[in-house]
Amino acid sequence: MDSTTVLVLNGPNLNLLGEREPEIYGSATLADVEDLCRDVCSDVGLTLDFRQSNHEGQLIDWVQEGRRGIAGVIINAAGYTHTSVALRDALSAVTVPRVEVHISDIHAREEFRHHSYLTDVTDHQVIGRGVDGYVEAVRWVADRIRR
Ligand code: CA2
Repeated sequence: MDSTTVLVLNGPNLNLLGEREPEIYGSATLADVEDLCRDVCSDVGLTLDFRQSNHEGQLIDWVQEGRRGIAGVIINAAGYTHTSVALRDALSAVTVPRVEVHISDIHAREEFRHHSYLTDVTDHQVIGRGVDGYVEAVRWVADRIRR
């Protein structure tokens, strides 16, 4: 990873995107999301590093890996959004622009999804825009580093 890298992290169960609940998440797969992100990265001159894990510790290790020297970290922490103080602590040590993404509008869903541990340790949030939210997040990082 270097100063052109955008690290996009995806949390638990997002590997199953497109397999069920299309009414909530749409029909795109995570591979489709990666392709979308790669296209926008090439548009804006950034390099994509796109990862998914079902394991909290793995996501924390990756956040730490990206904490300095890259263009930005974009994270859809999925279920860990609503539970993980540890992931929050990892993000609070990141010195590059951080974006929280959610495909669905977490505020319009069950009460337990309304609270995010990550919102106040990220610099920007893109919530409820479907998978296009990832594209928006990459563009936000690109704009941010060009200022
Ligand atoms: O809306 C989002 O992006 C979420 O981060 C998705 C998480 C959910 O726990 C958050 O509250 C909101 C769920 C990710 C798993 O998504 C699946 C999609 C289709 C099939 C299986 C899992």
